[in-house]
Amino acid sequence: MQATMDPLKSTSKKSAWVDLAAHYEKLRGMHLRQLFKEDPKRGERYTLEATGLLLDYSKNLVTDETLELLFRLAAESNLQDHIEAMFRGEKINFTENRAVLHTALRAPRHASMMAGGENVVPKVHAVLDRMAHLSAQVRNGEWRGHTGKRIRNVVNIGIGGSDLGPVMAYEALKYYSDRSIRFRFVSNIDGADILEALRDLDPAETLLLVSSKTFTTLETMANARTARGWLLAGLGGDEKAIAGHFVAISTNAPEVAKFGIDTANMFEFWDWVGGRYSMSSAIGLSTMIAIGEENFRAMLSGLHQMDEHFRTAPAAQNLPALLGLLGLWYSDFFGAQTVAVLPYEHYLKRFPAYLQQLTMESNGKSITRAGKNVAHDTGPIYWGEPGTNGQHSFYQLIHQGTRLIPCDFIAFAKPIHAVGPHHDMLIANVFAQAEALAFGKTAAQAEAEGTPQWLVPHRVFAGNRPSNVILAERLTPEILGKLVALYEHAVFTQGVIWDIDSFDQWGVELGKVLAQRIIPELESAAEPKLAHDSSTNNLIRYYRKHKETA
Ligand code: G6Q
Repeated sequence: MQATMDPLKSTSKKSAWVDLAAHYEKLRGMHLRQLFKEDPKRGERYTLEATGLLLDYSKNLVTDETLELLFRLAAESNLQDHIEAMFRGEKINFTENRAVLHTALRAPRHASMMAGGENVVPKVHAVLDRMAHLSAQVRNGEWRGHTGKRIRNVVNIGIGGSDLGPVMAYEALKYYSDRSIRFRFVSNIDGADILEALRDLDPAETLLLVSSKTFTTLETMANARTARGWLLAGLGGDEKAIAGHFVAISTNAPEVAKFGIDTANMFEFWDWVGGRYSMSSAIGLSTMIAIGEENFRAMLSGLHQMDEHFRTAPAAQNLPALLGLLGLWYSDFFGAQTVAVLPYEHYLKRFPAYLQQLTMESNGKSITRAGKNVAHDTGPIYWGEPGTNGQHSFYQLIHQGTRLIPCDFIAFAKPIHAVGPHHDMLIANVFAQAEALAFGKTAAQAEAEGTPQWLVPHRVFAGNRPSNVILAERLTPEILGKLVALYEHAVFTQGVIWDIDSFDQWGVELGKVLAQRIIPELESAAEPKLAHDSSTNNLIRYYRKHKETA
């Protein structure tokens, strides 16, 4: 199957790509002011609504011809075949020889999705049901710690994909969470992280979720061991206390048992779930404890609805495909280096950080499926902050700097909390920013405002700076699911066209082994024989010399 899907031509030699390059040359002098003037209905025409999300893409530097070419590029890259192959459970993560089936994690109970010749949906639901049982027990106080106290604190220990999704979802859905339970998330190997997370908690009331697909990750295992020491010290050193306070979420039962966690307290997931795609697996246990089974299932339903939309909608009506193609247009033809993600919803404050991993770990690749260097740019840098905070800081560069920074604004018609006039003020800022970026302010307009002549160049805004506006009714678990899957599949779309493996992460694996060699050199009492480069050797010597001195 892989062979038949392989693109016949390398990406930048595809006819649509060549035509897009020529089209870019024609379009580059064009201004959004002109495009809107020529088509008074552009705002309506370039708006796509599906699954309860609305994408206004009218303020992009595109025409009908651009869109046709982008859709042709998707077709020439066999996007639909690749989508089908993912849903069929083919091993599209070919460098790791794995299927990519996070979509099975949110498939309804009656569905069938195959991996390795087996329908995996029943086992997905078996784990979900166990998660629901444990969540209910913790939330209703049935689950008791070693001393008989109910759980008041839940601490998730994990990193990367085993942290960023759970943190983001917890923050995003805090309003829906049980406020009588405190949630903390520990990821960093820096001891300050776990220390600050545990310092004011009573071990007798604390449940620790050790979340690690491999259960070998340095940071997570070190933090888990420290937490175990803290727990045992607080509960009189009785090893039996572990059972009431530690739960593991992993694919690696032997390592879980070795750590001392009863595998009856282990929640499983599978190698066809990539870390950054795992928030809807058992890795989401903290989310389920926080918001309850019903809300968690609503989030899964949102994810699934977007999965189905992505699988079935034609490219021109396909939200993730369109978002991915627009991003690629700027990245590869305008040379844009970054994308700003700007949620105007305070609860989404960790969404940009979550997206950074999703997008940059997935598409930060430079080798094609055929093992050649790519001849085009791949994943742009994602970054962002919630509005309106960013407006008082880095937006200056987006408005008047020399770089093109496409922006994704995300906003909701209804606030989570209706606080006086706040929401109208918040949303007015979204619309105003997108408008100002697109249309700017001319010298004539600045002059008409009475700006002194010498100041006019500084008060001019060139405009023509593209943005998407994504709107939904209200941030709910279901809508969050849709937003997550929207970006997951936009990333997939780009990865297909860039002809890369969006599902491996050899750069992360490298980091996992590199430090292992240096740790003993920092720890050893005797002066170690160093065989690194002169810079690394020197840094190690400096550290060793200074680490013990007051
Ligand atoms: C995600 C990556 C990476 C991973 C972490 C944690 O796609 O693979 O971020 O999630 O390195 O790995 P473990 O869950 O195995 O501890």
